[in-house]
Amino acid sequence: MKVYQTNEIRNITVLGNSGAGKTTLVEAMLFEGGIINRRGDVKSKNTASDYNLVEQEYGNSVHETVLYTEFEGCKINIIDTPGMDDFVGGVIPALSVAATGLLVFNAVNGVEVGTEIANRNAEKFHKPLIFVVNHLDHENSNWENTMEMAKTTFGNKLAIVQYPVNPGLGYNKAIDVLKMKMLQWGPNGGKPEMLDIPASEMDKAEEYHNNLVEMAAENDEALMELFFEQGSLNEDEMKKGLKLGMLSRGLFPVFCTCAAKDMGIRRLMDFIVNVAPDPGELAPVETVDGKLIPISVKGPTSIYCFKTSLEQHVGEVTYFKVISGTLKEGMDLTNMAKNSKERISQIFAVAGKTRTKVAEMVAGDIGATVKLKDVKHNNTLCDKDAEIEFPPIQFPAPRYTTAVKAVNEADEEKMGEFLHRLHEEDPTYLIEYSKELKQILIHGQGEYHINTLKWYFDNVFKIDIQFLNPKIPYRETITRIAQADYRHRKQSGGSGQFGEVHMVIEPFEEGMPAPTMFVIDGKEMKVSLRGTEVVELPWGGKLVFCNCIVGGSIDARFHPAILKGIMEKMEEGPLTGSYARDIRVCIYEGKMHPVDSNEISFRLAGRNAFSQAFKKAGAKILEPIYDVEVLVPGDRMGDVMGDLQNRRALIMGMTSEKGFEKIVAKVPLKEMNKYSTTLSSVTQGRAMFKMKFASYEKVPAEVQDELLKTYAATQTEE
Ligand SMILES: Nc1nc2c(ncn2[C@@H]2O[C@H](COP(=O)(O)OP(=O)(O)O)[C@@H](O)[C@H]2O)c(=O)[nH]1
Ligand SMILES: [Mg+2]
Repeated sequence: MKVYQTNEIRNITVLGNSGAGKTTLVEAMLFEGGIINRRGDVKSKNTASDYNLVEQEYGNSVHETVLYTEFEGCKINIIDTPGMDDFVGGVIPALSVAATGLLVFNAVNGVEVGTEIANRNAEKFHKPLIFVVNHLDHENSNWENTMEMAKTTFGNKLAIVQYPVNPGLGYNKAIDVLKMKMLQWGPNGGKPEMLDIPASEMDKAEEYHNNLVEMAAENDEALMELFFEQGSLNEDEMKKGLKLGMLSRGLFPVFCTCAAKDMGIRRLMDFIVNVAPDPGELAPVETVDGKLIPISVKGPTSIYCFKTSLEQHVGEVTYFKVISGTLKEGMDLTNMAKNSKERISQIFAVAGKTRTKVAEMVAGDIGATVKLKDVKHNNTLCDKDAEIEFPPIQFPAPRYTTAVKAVNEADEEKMGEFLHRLHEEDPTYLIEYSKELKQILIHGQGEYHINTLKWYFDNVFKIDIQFLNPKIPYRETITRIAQADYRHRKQSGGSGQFGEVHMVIEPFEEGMPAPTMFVIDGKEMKVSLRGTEVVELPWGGKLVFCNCIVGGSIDARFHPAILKGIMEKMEEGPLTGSYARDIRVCIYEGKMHPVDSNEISFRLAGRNAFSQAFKKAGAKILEPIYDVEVLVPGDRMGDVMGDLQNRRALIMGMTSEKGFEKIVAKVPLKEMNKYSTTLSSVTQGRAMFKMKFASYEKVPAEVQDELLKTYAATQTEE
């Protein structure tokens, strides 16, 4: 393979709803480029893109796949993406390295949920899109309806380049209003005949053509002037205008395809080569320290690694984009994140699982390498002294959590390793060992996403794992003041143990005045504060420890032991064994023994006094509350609100946003279990939501009763 220069490279990613035909389209592009010599299809499980076992079993893309094709002297790098939002982890890296998205529509369904979501993701990355209306050979395909729906979603930005003449079962003709020709395909597609537009289509074709000319002209003053002078633009002028419009996302060119029969593919590739931007035309890439690195062969070598995956027979494959300079075989580069050296032993152009060795790759190109020591997604490798590091891609926050355990305890360690490996390949799996809950938690993008993880354990790793409901990290606190004293005394043979502590505990609030007097059982008790220690609890909230001891009844050297005893109980609250928080303790009295007092005595006295006081202090369970934001189509508002109310949600506000209603609510975490699944079924997948921890709040009485009962049951069992 020749070394392609930056201006001979196009980087595209293929986006859209599942089933739109993305993988099939990519297959045809590889075939037309001569990369494969026969077209596979998704049903026969032999496409270049869906080569993973899980994809073949699902009949659906699960991972992003890196491929390339060659056309008209250019290399087109292609990243095929999964259509289901659960697999957004494959879409984000693709959008971050590609220059242009192909948004594929299924002409039977028009704009689908996945179409909207893909556009929203592309918008976040400011990426231009080319619309590809596919499935035009289907008897129920409806091009007009697809365009109507697209207008509702994308406004007047549709720049129609092609329209079908005979959509439906015998589809084989489209009018191209940029070339002003009719394209006609034989039964096997491929290269079309370029015919004159028949008289019957001329009016329609001219109307679309004029519309396209105007849209192209709008993006550039010089073109606008030309347009007014000549009354039209030639093909090259139009291409220039279309490119500018695409780059600003001011217009979306529309093409027609039947991917399964390879119709419309060559013309689409021709447009990509001639109009879509090459990497050198993109803005420079900003580094973590604010340097701007132009995508150019000039300058030091830097590559950005956007994906790793473990593949059969080869081990770990690292996928990268060359940002600057030229990457050559045998180069030594620095991994900035780890400050370690890596040798690039081989460079490959990849088409799914097929890899072609190349000697070098220039800025802008996308490829893969193997046998690196320790490189993960988001790492930058660069020349030794170049000090270039690109910022990490931000993956969306998790929306679904489950706890997991190995069915056989002996598999725990292996399970941990495989979970880690799956996270490396798909960073939207987050693995957390919660010391507090004593559970391993997997956070992901939805139930389907999490079930796919289980698929790997069942079919590839062959380890039995089991999902469990995640426990909720409750907290405990008190609601009123209480007093307790405790004498710890133990006489066993020689030296004994003795310690006595008197304390008052009260709910702590930020900004409360220092203690001067307490009223206990109707009696006033004056105290004078000697010192305060504020403990910021690792699990949130505070413990404030006030020393009000008078007359040295407990030596200062025993105070840390008392605090230690209290902390032991703070870590295991008396109600449900959860962490306690937001309590102020005043020790004001006590007794020592000249011989028997020691640290252990005061630790136990402090701990027991605290435990007794806690039980008298109106102890309450607190639960985590999340800020939840739901974007829902207007017609589903009622169902979504009803469901939220069943989840004890407090609705904080509702607003309209881009054709969606936005609901903002506070919802207890306990009630958010499997929310993504419910929301998706209530709205047919058309809603989106985000959640973020907000605060701890007291649980309602009936919930507290239930929790106490559940806890009591576990205690007697043990
Ligand atoms: N009839 C017809 N079938 C198509 C076309 N494009 C894709 N398909 C079929 O639609 C199904 C989904 O295609 P696939 O490429 O997996 O869609 P993806 O989920 O977007 O990648 C497969 O069975 C394809 O063979 C098309 O243009 N016409
Ligand atoms: Mg696919």
